[in-house]
Amino acid sequence: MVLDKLGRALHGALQKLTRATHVDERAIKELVREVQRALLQADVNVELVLGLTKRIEKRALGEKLPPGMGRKEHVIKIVYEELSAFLGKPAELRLQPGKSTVLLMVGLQGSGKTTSVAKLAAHFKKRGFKVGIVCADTFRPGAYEQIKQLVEQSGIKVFGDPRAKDPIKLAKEGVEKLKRENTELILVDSAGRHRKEEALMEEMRQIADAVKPDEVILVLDATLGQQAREQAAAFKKATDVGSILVTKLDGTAKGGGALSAVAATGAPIKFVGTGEHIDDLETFVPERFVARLLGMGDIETLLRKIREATETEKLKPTDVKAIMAGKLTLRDVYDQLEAMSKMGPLSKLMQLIPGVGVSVPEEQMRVGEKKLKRFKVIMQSMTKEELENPKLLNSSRIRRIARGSGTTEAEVKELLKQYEFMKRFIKTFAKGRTPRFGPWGKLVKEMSKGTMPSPGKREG
Ligand SMILES: Nc1nc2c(ncn2[C@@H]2O[C@H](COP(=O)(O)OP(=O)(O)OP(=O)(O)O)[C@@H](O)[C@H]2O)c(=O)[nH]1
Ligand SMILES: [Mg+2]
Repeated sequence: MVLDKLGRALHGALQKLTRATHVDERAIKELVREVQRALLQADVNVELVLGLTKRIEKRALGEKLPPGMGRKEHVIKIVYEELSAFLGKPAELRLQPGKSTVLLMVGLQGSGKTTSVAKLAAHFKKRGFKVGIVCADTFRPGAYEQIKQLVEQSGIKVFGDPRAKDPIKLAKEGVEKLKRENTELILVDSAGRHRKEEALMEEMRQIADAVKPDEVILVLDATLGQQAREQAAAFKKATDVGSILVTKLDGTAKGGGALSAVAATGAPIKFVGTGEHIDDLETFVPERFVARLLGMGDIETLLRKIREATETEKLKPTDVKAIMAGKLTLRDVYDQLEAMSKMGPLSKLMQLIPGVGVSVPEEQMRVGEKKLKRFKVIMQSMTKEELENPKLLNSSRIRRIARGSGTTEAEVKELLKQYEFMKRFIKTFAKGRTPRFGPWGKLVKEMSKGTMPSPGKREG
């Protein structure tokens, strides 16, 4: 995860709020102060920080609670929404299949243009587009060789001429040629080094004039921190910058400063670079980015998915009542697992639950999904009566079920243990002791490892 330090600090601030007994004005002001401290340490501009935290405070103190939402959740939601808005509106780069889209990459020396051209080319090639590159950097020695080498493995065509002196002519020829070959995405890499910045800006303008790009993408280095704003403004003045790609987010604690400064200029950030490797490119969606940064997932999506899944679920209201009274059958467990698989891979779902996503490693989640599938197979080998009343399962039946489902006795027993555990868990629920995220997180972890605690050890 990029911006680890900032993410941890923000997450810590929210966790403190979650643990507080009362969410009063003092707790909110304390949260606001901690958010401020975290952002300032990530080199976010002071004025921007103050503006943002003022909005958070005002909303948290002044807004009415939406129905069905607790105060803590409400405050967390506000922080999440304001931070997302702080990083700009989502703006995706859309290509039209069968048509040529020309992107001109500009930026100062060493900002990461050439690397990003290679990353974008690979990104869109993987998505099935015909991609080509024009190397219009006649200034940097070996520029053509560099880009050729970067995309060699991906089999992407590079147009260029190491001996050419006129980048404008070269760019024009290259784009025209690739267009004739029906290339759907044409990426033009330009020079970043020049003796004078003036000359660089002039060259950029002339290339843009010659190739008429659909979009000019400015490449900015995140290690600039909040100074990225000046650079973005200078480029915007010189050319028609359509979007921004921020590189090297992996290698700096100042990334928050760079992202927020760029967003403040109004140009959308569409991609971020998160490493030197060709795959280290991410589409930038503010909400998603902030959700991951906070380690809390996207609440709205989670709620919607759960709602959708329960709508198609077979459980009738009477069944729910019976379950809450502690009459959970194995069939109910089966139905629950079915409903869960409809919500998509468990690993994806878990990332959406606040506080869980960060604590369950991907590797364990995969084991969890596999296990769920095995459980389903086991249940399919059981009789209707056994599903209704698991007490009927004696050791000889367990052996037969294991053989019949191609699993082991240990796995069948594990399922029964899980059934007992769920039963107890739900009883606790029914008694009005709402399980918090903590126990949920633990439950999920245990499920995924397949080491359910024996129900006897838990207080029910
Ligand atoms: N860690 C990290 N390094 C990056 C990233 N993007 C680019 N780099 C590195 O930054 C250095 C400069 O990258 P280039 O792509 O050559 O930069 P450029 O803008 O084309 O440079 P000029 O052509 O000289 O103007 C290289 O060492 C890259 O590997 C990134 O997202 N993360
Ligand atoms: Mg370059």
